[in-house]
Amino acid sequence: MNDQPSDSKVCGATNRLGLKDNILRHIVTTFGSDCERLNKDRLYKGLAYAVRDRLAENWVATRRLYRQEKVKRVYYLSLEFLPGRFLKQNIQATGLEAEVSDVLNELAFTLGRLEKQEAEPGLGNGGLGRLASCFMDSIATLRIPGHGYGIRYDYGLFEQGLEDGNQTERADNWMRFGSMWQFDRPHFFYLVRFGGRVERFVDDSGRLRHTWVQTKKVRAMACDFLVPGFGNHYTTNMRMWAAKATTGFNLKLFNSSDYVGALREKATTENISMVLYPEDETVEGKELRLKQQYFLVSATLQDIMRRHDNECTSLESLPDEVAVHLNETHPAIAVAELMRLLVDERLMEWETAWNICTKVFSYTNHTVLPEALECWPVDLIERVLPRHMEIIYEINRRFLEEVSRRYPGNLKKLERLSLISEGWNRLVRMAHLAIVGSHKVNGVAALHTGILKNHVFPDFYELWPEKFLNVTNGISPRRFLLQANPSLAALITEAIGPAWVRNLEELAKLRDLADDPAFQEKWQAVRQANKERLIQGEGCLCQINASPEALFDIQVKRIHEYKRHVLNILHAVTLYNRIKVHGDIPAAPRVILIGGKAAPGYHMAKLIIKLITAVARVINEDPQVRPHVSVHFLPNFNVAMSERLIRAADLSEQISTAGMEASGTGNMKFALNGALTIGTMDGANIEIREEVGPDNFFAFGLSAEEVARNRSGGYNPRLHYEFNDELKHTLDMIHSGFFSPGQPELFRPITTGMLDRGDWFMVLADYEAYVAKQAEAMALFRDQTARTRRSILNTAGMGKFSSDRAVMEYVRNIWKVNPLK
Ligand code: NBG
Repeated sequence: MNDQPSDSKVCGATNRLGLKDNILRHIVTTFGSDCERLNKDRLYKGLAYAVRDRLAENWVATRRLYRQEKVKRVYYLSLEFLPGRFLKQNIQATGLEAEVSDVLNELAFTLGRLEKQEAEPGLGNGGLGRLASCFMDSIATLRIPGHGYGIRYDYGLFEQGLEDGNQTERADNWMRFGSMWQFDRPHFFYLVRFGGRVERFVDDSGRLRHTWVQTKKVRAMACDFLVPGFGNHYTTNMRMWAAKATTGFNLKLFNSSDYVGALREKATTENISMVLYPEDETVEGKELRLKQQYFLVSATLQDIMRRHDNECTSLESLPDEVAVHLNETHPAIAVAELMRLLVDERLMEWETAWNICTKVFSYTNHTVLPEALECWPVDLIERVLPRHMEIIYEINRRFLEEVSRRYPGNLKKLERLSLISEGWNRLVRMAHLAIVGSHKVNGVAALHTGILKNHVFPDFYELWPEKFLNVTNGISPRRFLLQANPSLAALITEAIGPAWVRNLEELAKLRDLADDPAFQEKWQAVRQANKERLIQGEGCLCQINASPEALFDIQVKRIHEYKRHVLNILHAVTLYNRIKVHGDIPAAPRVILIGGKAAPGYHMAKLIIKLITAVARVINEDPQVRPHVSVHFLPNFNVAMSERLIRAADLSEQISTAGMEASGTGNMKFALNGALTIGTMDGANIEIREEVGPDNFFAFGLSAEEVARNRSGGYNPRLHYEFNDELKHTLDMIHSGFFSPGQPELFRPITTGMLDRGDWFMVLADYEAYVAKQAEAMALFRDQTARTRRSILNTAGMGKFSSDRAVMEYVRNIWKVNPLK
């Protein structure tokens, strides 16, 4: 076997055409533009296509390799992917940087300028989608035979704007100017069915058969986005399905002048892949959302079965050839769908089919928030997927029989484990379906997996302890250091060589340099330059009026109460009061940057954005305060913006209520780039602290256990308020309308939520410890040598948090696939 796919045989043509000619040819022949009148748009498109040509060759070669080797493959099913911009990543992976830079130089353009022409596909809400994309990068870099499957939404996560401090939402028409990286594959389409009813009959061999009839049909068309491995000629794909109507438009209605009616069918069916649901941790109980889930699952399983039928002889061998991973419960209906395919369509016995099913699937849980544990009304599933509901009942019947054999007479147990929650509104618990149907279930950080075992699914854990395991999340070192922070990456490579890009543990070698004054100086210079570039408004960020000498304190993530942006704001107001009331000037200026989107229907989250902007206005407009503290809300936070922020941060805010953030991955991105973390003992923060050393991490606040204990009784938030003057003052100002002149009641839902409605997120309980840690962070910041040393030690300690390590754990412990040689 060659070490590399034999790409010469695939399409030497493109490789033989020099990059420049290739670009210019695309500008003329693909886009019909004049290559003598170049502009950044034409050049971006020509360059993207020239790079894509090279990827396509590698992709074809990789597929040949799969067929030759007949390897087991893993399919990663996710309703969300957040790949970020492709251009730089694809250039880097294919090793074209130098060539691209020469060509662009010759044409008097820079990659930075062209890159901004690319709209990023916001096909995910946050961490879960970005994790899926980091995993795709690792799958390709580690040469794992695997593919991503998702939905090619026409509109991604909304574009966030601000109007008078209120979040505004605009449809994200990301494909407006085309989608350069996408291969439409109209010949790979499948029919996906909905609705209808189930017919039963006994066939000639005496077998009871079920057919699903009178259904509505939608076509799923494959759109492939290629994912190159880093420097290895290996290229895999994310296959994203787009909904297409089975009938174009109704000519009869059109001819009778009913132009809207003529298109109705097309509009309603294509709706399925129209928009990403802008919910992060809550579920919109919408029929369309269930349809999206089934749409992904049905098209994907048909594609998998087609490939299996082409390449393998027996259905029974499916678990040896195929692993299907469920990213959250969003694609969990796959368990019922595979059973339907095997039992109804392939006429397999139930037991045999079930045995296959439970060997094929595995499931990752990403959240413990009760509102995010998906439950679908039984009557909704009955209406949209009638046969699946019957199958779920049958899975449940057999499962509960097994449970009663194990726990005779224990009705409570049955009730707790059942796939259906009984009551006036009967619901299917999708997490239970995913657990019962999978051979492995994992959480995404050690603490989170412990909470799953002991608090969220304790009955399942007792039943099948061997099913549960932890795989702590990771991030792509290519995307979030090499690409996001080129100057730091270059410095690291100069110091320890380039191996860290593929083996992040190599970063540990930086420990020896942490005390080296010359290295510290270079490290510091790179960080300072990154801050300067951020202030200059690079990357279309808003202009931040601040000095690069300031401490850059950054919190960027979706806005959710448990992430506690409010705690950050209480701290900002405290600093403001210290200056205004006591003339207490901080040792160095501090710039507080906050960014993130609130789900459009999540009023409290939107009010939090309003509060941040209101506090920012007062602080930033006060000439006495502004030189020392400023607060900025950065609208429309996305992957591209995260790349610019993580390299400029001194302090990373990871301050969720302990026990509520499953893992966090932003925490990893910042620490990898040398920011110090101020964080609670939550999610992966705990493991980051272990790895970088407790001295290099500002930990504070209640532990998950303490939070749970407080919640079960005895927590009185008012005590914190009464006994802490600064806190009292701060809350009183917000409560009385100091930050909302003319609308004194505006922020009361926030303050009374803490003072009078139990402070579910324990903001007040953690305030004092947080403010004290912030002071420690500031004191350290003043000492440049000490802070640079700790910054280096943070980066040095982050080897564990590579998505390569995480993916290898999935490969070994869950998917059981072999990397290609
Ligand atoms: C999110 C968690 C994060 C975690 C990511 C990736 C969901 C449902 N969960 O803590 O909130 O880092 O998943 O695992 O989006």
